[in-house]
Amino acid sequence: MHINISKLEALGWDDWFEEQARASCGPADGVGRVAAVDRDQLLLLNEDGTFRAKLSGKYMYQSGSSTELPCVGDWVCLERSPADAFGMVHGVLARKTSLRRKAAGESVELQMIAANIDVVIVVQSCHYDFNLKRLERYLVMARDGRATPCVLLTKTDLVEPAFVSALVAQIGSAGIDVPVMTLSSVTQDGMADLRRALKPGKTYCFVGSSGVGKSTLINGLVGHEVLETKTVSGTGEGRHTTVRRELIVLANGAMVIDNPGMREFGVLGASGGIEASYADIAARSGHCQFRDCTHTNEPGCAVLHALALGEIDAAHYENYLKLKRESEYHQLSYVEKRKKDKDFGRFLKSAKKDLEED
Ligand SMILES: Nc1nc2c(ncn2[C@@H]2O[C@H](COP(=O)(O)OP(=O)(O)OP(=O)(O)O)[C@@H](O)[C@H]2O)c(=O)[nH]1
Ligand SMILES: [Mg+2]
Ligand SMILES: [Zn+2]
Repeated sequence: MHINISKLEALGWDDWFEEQARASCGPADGVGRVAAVDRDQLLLLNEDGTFRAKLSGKYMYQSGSSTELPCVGDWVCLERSPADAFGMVHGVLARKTSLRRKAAGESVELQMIAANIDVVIVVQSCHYDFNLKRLERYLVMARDGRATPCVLLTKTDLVEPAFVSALVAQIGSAGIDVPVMTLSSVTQDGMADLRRALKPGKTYCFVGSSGVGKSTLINGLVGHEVLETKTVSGTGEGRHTTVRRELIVLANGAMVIDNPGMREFGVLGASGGIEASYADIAARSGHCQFRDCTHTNEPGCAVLHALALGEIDAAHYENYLKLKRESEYHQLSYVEKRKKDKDFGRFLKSAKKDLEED
């Protein structure tokens, strides 16, 4: 399949990026959008089609942290003559939106999932995967990165229709204010609605646990197998089938990003995302007696008052406190670590200078 992209606009390019390019690209540089990252090699898309590129050594050397390196969805400045098979990437343009998480495991680092996405589609399966608390984590980070979140419940063929409706109702009554779609890749129920929701020139990032059917549904959107999915007879239970992030342009011009399943989705420094995700709580907090109210035990707390009246869902409130604590806790060690890294960098520089001066 070859999709003819005559203009960069079809890939999401606009005046805002044009301005970023003027500020950070060389006069002779072209631009491209990152479709995939394989170690130090990038797969790029632009009006010339698909091609490979490498990061210039200078750029790699200058990057302070891994979040500054190109990720799927990024726009990059590049140099490429018609004779070159490879492009050379000099820099990454500022990101309009992004999806990040706290890197899995002990380390307190941010990990880029994707950049310049319009909508984050959080995928959960109706069959043993549905979890409101996990859902809220994704929504917080999506909003923190200024992307619009929505929810997609998959594998509806494996449960009763009434069960699906109950899950959708549960999301609504938990105070989660996002659109919810449902889908079965087996019966194709909901496929037309999903297709309609994906607009040309916009980018959609599918995230969720392993095995919920992300790659299967993207294959369904494309119309044939472009992504590997878990085979029914496979013995690799719990194994992650998708191992890399990949941006795919659909025939209608919408762009979709497939992701490997994620076991953990930690929040870090996401106060903006938390405020946006818990709008019902944020709206009340303006009426608390104390400006720095933590909504836990203060007198005159409007949030606790609404909670007592049952106007705010109790589980929603508990998760709000939990995510806020987690985000602030991680933020503290993150700032601490960045400062240490910086101090160490300064130390190295001064040590080097001492040597040079000797
Ligand atoms: N019954 C049913 N099975 C489905 C549906 N969608 C996907 N599956 C099956 O679920 C399994 C996992 O699907 P994948 O598409 O590989 O899941 P994934 O979310 O991409 O998983 P990772 O790549 O590991 O993150 C496969 O065996 C699919 O055939 C569905 O709507 N109904
Ligand atoms: Mg997959
Ligand atoms: Zn309060």
